[in-house]
Parts: sequence; C-alpha cells; structure tokens
Amino acid sequence: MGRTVADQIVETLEAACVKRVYGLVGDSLNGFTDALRRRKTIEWLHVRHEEVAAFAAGAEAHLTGNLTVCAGSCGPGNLHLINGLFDCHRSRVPVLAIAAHIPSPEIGLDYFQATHPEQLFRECSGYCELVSTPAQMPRVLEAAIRHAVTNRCVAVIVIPGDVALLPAGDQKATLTQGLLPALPALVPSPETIRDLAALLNAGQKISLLCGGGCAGAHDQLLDLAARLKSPIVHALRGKEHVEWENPFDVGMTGLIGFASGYAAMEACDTLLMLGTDFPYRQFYPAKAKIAQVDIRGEVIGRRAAVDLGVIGDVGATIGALLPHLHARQDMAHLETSIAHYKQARAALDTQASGDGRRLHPQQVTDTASRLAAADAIFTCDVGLPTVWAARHLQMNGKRRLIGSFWHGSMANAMAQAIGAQAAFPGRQVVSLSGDGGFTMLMGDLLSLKQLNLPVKVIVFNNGALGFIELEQKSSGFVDTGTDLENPDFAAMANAIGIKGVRITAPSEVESKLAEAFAYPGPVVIDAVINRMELAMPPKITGEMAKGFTLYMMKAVMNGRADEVMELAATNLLR
Ligand SMILES: Cc1ncc(C[n+]2csc(CCOP(=O)(O)OP(=O)(O)O)c2C)c(N)n1
Ligand SMILES: [Mg+2]
Repeated sequence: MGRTVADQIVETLEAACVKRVYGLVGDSLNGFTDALRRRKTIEWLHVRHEEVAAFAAGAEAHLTGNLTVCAGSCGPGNLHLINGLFDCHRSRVPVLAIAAHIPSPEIGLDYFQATHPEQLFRECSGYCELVSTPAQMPRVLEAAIRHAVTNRCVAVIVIPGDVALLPAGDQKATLTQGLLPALPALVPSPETIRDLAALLNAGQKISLLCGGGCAGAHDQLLDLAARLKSPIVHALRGKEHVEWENPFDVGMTGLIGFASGYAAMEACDTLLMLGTDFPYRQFYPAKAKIAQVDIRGEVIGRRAAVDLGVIGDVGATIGALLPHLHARQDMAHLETSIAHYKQARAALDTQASGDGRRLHPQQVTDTASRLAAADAIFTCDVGLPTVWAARHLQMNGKRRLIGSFWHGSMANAMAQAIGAQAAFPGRQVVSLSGDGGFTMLMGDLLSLKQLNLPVKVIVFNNGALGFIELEQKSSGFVDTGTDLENPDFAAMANAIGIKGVRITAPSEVESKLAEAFAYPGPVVIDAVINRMELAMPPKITGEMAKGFTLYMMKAVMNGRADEVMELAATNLLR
C-alpha cells in the first residue's frame, strides 16, 4: 500500500512530538490504527471506554504541557469521547481528538452510526473541522495542532474512514519548529505596571488570590508576598503550584476551602488576583479594590468587578512590578491571617487523626500523603475525594494534583491516572476515587493490568454518592437516591488479577497503604470509610444551618433518627 492520508496524519503527529494515542478501535479508524502499527513510532493505548481515553490524554497534557491525542471511531465511538473532552477543553490543556466518521458518500443520508461530529464537538473544542479530501491534509491537521497548543484547548479533526485510506498528496513533511512555535512571555506595558503598582502601594491590607496561572511562578509569588506582607490564598487549581514551602500560605478559599482562606479575602482592602478565574462570586470581598492579572483578557472582571485589569503572565508581571512597589512594614494583616490559618490547619489535622473507632477519609488521605513518593502524581474524583485532596494532600513542588476542577465530572480520577502513569512510568500515581466515580468507569480497571500501569487506586468506599448526600442534607432534603450497594472491591480486584487491599479499621491504614504503595503493580485499596462525614464549607450560611435543621426534623419524622444520631456522633464528638 502506498502512503495514505492516515500515514500522513501519523507523520504529522510525530513532528508534533506525540508519544502515544489513547483510544478504542473501530472500522472507520482502521486506516489510522494500521498506520500507527506499521510505523511503530507512536504507541496505541487502547482503553475500554473512549471517555477514559479523553481524560487520560488530558492528564498527560496537564502534566507535560505537551500536545496529546485521543481517538474514537465513528458515531457512538467518538461520542463517548465528549465528556472527557469537555474536561480537557475547560481545563485548558492541549488535546487533539481524532473523530473518525462514517463513509463520506453516506454523509447526510442517515446512514448506520451517523452523527455530525463537526457539530457535536463544537462546544468542547476551539477548532473542529471535517477533512473531506486528501488535498486538505496535512494543513487542516496542522491548524488543529497549532490551535490546541497555542490556545491550550481541544482541537478535533473529523475524518471519514475512507478518506483516511486515500493516497496522500505530495505535500512536504512538516517540521517540528514550524508546527510548534514557542509561546512568548506576556509582559504588560510599563504604564499598566505603574497603575498596578500605584493601586497596590495605596492598599493597607493586601491579599493575593492565586490560581493555576501561577504555575512556574512560585519564587516570584513569594517575593511579591514578602514585599507586600500579603497572605496568599489559593483556588483549587493553584494548590499544586503555590501551597508548598510558602510562609505566606493561608489555605484555600471556596466551598471546599479553609475558613482562613475565606477570612484573608474578607479582611483585605485590596485583592490581587493572579492567574485565577475562581468562579464563586460569593467568596469575593464586597468592599476591597481588586486588580486581576491573567493572560486571557476575556476572563478579567467576570467574577468580581475589578478596578484594574492586567493582561500578562503572572511571573513576568510580578518581575516587572517588584521594582515599583514600596516595601511595607506593617505585618498585622499577614500575621492575623497566618494565625487563623494555623488554627484552621490544626482543626483539619485533628479530623485526620480520627477517633480510633470509625475509619475517616481524612485519615486515609493524610496517611496516603505522608507515605506517597516525593514526586507522586495524585488524581482525585469529583465529589468528596476532591475535598479530602484539597485539605489533606501535601504538595511540595514536585508532586502534582489533577482533578476535574472546572468541568466537575465524576469518574475522572482513575482515567486521568491512566494518562499520568503512561506518561510517567517511573513515578508513583495515586488515584483518590469515590466509590461512585470508580464504578462509573470501572471497566477501565482492566486497562491498568492490560497496559501494565502500576496505578494505586484508593477507593473511598462510603457506600454513597456522598457529596450529593451532603448537599441534599444541607439544603433541607432528606437524602435520597444516594445509596451505593458495593461489592468487596479488593476481592473483586483480586479476582481480575489486580492486587486488592481492604482497609476497614483506623489501625490498619498505615500498614495497608504502605503495603499497597510498595507493590510494583496496580493495586485497588478498598477503604471502607465512614459515610456520615460532614465536609463543611468555610462559610456556613444561615441558609445552610436552616437546611440541616430541616433535614434533621424531616429525617426524624421519617423514622431515620438513628442516622441523625450517627451524623452527630461522627462529626461532633471528634
Ligand atoms: C458525570 C457526573 N454525574 C453526576 C454528577 C453529580 N455529582 C457530583 S459528586 C457526586 C457524587 C460522587 O460520589 P462518589 O464518587 O461516591 O464520591 P463521594 O462524594 O461519595 O466521596 C455526584 C453524583 C457529576 N458531577 N458528574
Ligand atoms: Mg462515595
């Protein structure tokens, strides 16, 4: 067979330094997977569900910053990619999706498996185009790659199986330097820097709110905080970049954050937002002046009205700003915030030390954090595992933390762990999975074995869709539809040839997690934890207190008084 369009696709992916493609085969993809097989330059990692392929590609892109690829066959095959791609797109990681399409002569005729991928993928991508003829290639693919890499988004090419098998045109092979232009640093103009300095110099109590845009700017942030005597509050995506070795750290704000993070924002007269689009408007201070620095002009001011918007990289902006800032002597705001943080941290640590009887998820997470490798990669499922990760995992500048922090999809953690482990075979990868999240895409547990990925999956087995159960209670509903009837996950893992470890008592946590972490292959750690865990937000509103009271009254009236008693015993007697 001569060189086909599919070969040309693989050549271009090689030039884009792609190492592996996550996906699941189908006849419309056969040209592509066969080209991968013949050329042997890019690995095909086949998973059991395409959604997992998209999450895995997203995790690899998050960790490496490089373009990653997932692929699905026509109709339902690529439709399954969509939720994972929404996560990638909204997390702003560069992922290319290859959506194979029905035979080109059948498009528009309601053929078997017909969908319109170029419409379906529009909302979860920054570029989405149909390849109809070989002459469009490789330019359409190159455009897709450049969109993904320069805009840090999802790009999709839709290609009918028959088009992929046509002879390729004779366009020259693309060179890496032309395909992947280096991204420049964005530095604000001197006038803007002076305006920002003036705003900050006029402030008395300045707090910094830091997000994922602070990646790589740890040193600059600390210099800035030292100059301004400012507490550093972070949003969840900032945790892995700013929390560690940081004497100005006062914890996270938001619904699942710390009281001290919330208080440091409330108490300031000037808030400087750095690389964050933290979405919860009720957590922004009502009276403070606000300046916001972000590389994306379009996100400035959309959560809280700002007095000054600054388009720029966080690190470069701080570098330009520092010489213009007056050194500040007054430590009061910083000291108060740090004292409050120490209190909040101590309260969380007490929760993690447990009560000696019930197995609390905080203890499991805290122990996992202590025992995990210095450069471990953690993933956490949406739901309570994200709360435990945010509050009890310790970062250090080498560790990483990935979740579905923007899209908020369940079942992300194990899928992301697959991508993390594939990209970093030598590093320890730990998935903090909910029992709901784990079982949602449980088929891909088999991939850990088949693909030889030694991921440690800690299942927080509370027998419930716990986060929603808590939400229901706090808004005055009697919890309903949240029960999960689970098997013994450790026994299940053993039955499929994966090591299973079951933890049922607080005294076993340390030794069993150590045993699991030391094992060279994949492990499922079935942590049978307490269900009645109250993960309270830092700001308990009157509404929420009313909600809980209403829930308790209704539960008692419905003959569920014992549950109310257990809730009180679990959370108040610790
Ligand atoms: C795909 C999807 N479906 C539903 C939800 C709503 N939701 C958010 S958290 C959650 C419960 C998660 O349960 P589990 O994984 O067991 O974690 P837990 O909170 O119990 O620790 C649900 C249903 C969601 N975020 N994503
Ligand atoms: Mg659960």
